[in-house]
Amino acid sequence: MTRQLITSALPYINGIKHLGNMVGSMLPADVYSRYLRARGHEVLYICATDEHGTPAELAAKEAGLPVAEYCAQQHDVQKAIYEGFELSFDYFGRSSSPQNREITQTIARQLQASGFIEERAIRQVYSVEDARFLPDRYIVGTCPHCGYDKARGDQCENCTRVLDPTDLIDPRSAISGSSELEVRETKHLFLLQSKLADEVEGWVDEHGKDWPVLASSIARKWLTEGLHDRAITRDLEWGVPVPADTWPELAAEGKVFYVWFDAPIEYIGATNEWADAAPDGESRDWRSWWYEADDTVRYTQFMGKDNVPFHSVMFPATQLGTRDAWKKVDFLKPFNWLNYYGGKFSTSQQRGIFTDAALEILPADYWRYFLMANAPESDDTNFTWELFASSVNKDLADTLGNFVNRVLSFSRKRFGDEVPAGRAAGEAEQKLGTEIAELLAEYEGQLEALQFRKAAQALRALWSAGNSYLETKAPWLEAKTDLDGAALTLRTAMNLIHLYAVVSAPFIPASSAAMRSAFALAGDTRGWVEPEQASSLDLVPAGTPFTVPPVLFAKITEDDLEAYRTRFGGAEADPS
Ligand code: B3M
Ligand code: ZN
Repeated sequence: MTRQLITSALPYINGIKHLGNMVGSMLPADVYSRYLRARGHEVLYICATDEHGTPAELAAKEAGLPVAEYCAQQHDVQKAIYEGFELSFDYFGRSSSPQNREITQTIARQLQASGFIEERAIRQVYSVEDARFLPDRYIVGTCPHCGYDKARGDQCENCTRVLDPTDLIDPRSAISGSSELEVRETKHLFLLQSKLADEVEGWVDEHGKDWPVLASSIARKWLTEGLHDRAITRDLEWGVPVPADTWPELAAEGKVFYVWFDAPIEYIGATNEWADAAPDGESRDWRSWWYEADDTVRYTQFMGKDNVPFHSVMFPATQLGTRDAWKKVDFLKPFNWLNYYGGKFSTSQQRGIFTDAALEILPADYWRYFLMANAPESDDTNFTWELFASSVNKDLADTLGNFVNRVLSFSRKRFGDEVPAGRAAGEAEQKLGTEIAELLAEYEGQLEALQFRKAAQALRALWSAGNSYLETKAPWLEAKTDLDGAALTLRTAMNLIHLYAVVSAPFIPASSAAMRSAFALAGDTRGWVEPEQASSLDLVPAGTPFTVPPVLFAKITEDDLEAYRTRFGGAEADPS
């Protein structure tokens, strides 16, 4: 069986992510990882915080902390939230790790050796007082369009116009406020992507044919517009330093690699971190996942659509240019946007629901299920509290939670604390078994195809099938005249609960564990149930002791909704 390497786009360090980030990268990667592990695959799910670049430096400045300290702190904050969401990373690393520095420098040296890097002189703004070159964002001044006096050199926050630092009126340094600015010549490393364009195009033709259209069309668009050489170094303090052995002059000037150069390399860097973190007695071989691994590893990436160009074109170009056997992506799963009442979730405007706040109000499973069932796969989708409440109340509380509670409570009341025996399965159970096997096969197929909405639909259909069976057999009536029949119905329903516990785990791991632990079933370690096994609904035999778990999902009431709308804003929010 091929091994499965899975990565989700690295969340940027400057602040807590919102639900749109979660549904577009980490959460689907987690569902997929859990599913593959359950099916017996060897899985390595890697993620990390993306920590370099100007936004990190600026955020640290705002927080009044040295940037290294700021990043360490924010990494821990994000990591704790992802644990709260039950994301089952094999490793959650940091792009500022020594391991990433080493791999990034190695890859840059390889690109240099194979002739794809060139030093070029460019003209850039230099601050005499700060004694450094300033990135565009570090230059502030008055916007020529709207007169806003704190416009940044790359964009005016007030009127959103894209700017060039030379457009600004009264430009000054964002660091010192000094207006003693000069344009000076400075050297940077350029990655000669134009020389790799044909090769990358050939690679995309061959490897991108099975990707979702959203991904392949973005890749094509970039290739059609032409792959240009790009500067891969910056004048910043916080980043992977240019190695002195290869570029002594640039290293002496303190140049670092551009954040988008080292960020995707951190997928490899974090795998190194994982290997270095191996507990005593366990050996972890990072190379076997990333090096000469074409036939043994399947590599799947998850990301929002804005990140597709970097992953489908630029990172492959970097990897190809090394002329070395680095593992490249096999399947790229892109996501559209999740909107909040028709407008954008926005980190800078604090609009929408942030991952920390989400967990403050409800457990992870509510969010996991809702987000995946409404994942923006084929189009942007919309979050509203009304939709969220109806999905939680109908699917989770009624269809699944209520089924579990009703079956177990009623059985305990009539038959005590063990799964009742009753009569042998009859026609109704056979019919149910066939239906369950079909739905389960459908569910598996959708998960294999990474179609998460459809997978969630199939899962919901599995839950519904149990409800229909229960309504038809009505064991609470059966029990009055036919105890053996009622016992059969309840035993069958309990087998459904166990099946739900096993197969729902990728979506709702905590609730699945609670359902599963209701049964004191010896040696119950199976990862999955195959459709053929599922159809006989007899994995939990009569006589198995069980307990009734606390209510799995609480309904969201009108009062709750009111409180959420007030706290987070709702329909009245500006959808611009
Ligand atoms: N950090 C995503 C972003 O900030 C970016 C992804 C990197 S993946 C290598 O939009
Ligand atoms: Zn403006």
